[in-house]
Amino acid sequence: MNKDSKIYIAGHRGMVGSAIHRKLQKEGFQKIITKTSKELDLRDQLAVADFFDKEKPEYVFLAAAKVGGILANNKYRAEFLYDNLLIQNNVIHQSYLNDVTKLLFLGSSCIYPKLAPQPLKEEYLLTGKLEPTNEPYAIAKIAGIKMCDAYRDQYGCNFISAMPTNLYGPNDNYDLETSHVLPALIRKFHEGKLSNTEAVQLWGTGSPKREFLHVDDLADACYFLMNNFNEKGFVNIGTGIDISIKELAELIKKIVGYFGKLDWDDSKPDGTPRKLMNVDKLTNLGWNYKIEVEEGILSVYEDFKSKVF
Ligand code: GFB
Repeated sequence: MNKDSKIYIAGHRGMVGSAIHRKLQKEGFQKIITKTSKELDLRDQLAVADFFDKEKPEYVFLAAAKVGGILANNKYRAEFLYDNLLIQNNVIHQSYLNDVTKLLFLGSSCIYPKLAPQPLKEEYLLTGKLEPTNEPYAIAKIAGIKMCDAYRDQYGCNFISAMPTNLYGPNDNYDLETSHVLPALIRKFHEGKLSNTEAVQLWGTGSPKREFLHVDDLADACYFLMNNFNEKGFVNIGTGIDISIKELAELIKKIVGYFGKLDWDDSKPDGTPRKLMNVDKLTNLGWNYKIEVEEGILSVYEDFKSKVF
């Protein structure tokens, strides 16, 4: 990419897309194209075709997706499959038709089988059954990887894929029904502190383990891969370190300064027991994360308080 390359960030208002936007602006890129979902509905084939025909982007970061935490994935199963397939099909196909030089497709660590060996190596894809709560989302993301590969095989397109671990950062979703665990816990402990409640209710048993990557690190890795990776398949993006949900809860409780109890609601699902990324492929390419989870949560909590709801 050159500083005057035309770059389209699909999903620039989301947590991931906005982080990629900040990174490209910081690097001095001048021709970044963005469209809100009101201006361009990426599920609309004709609208996407018209947009690509007019704008002719040279590079595409495909960060637009319907995303959510464990309950949202399970409740809106049809939307997670339908919306994500439409968005990625339209953007990838139009990128091919309009001679995009390179496209980066973003997925998620939930593409791996529920009981795959840990840490998760890229080669474990499609070696077992998926976690049921997020199967529709995972199927859509697997289709996206395979679509990039197929367009590379059949048409010679330089379309690559990256699979980030669980992410957090500015512009996250703090809606308690649809969010991921980290923003949900920040909000729950913050509100518990303000109203001096005796206990904060958390979901599941607290025993599952998760890996957390700050979205600014993810954006940095995406930029790195756009410049350095040109192969089939995909690359895991993570830290290679995980903690239990219980440990995460204790850490956020301490950062927020909440002194009450934790009340685990085990009628809510735990999801995958563990999904720790093997990040050897990425580190061998020359990239490493920078933001430690405690430091990241501290900065996110400051951001949350500055926007309080
Ligand atoms: O982050 P999360 O919603 O999604 O939940 P996944 C992670 C773990 O935290 C689960 C527990 O074991 C939850 O039961 N948890 C505890 C909570 N308290 C809460 C709470 O208040 N809110 C939430 N949301 N969780 C998603 C997938 O899985 O991860 C997506 O469904 C995607 O497809 C995403 O891959 C990255 O990590 O389980």
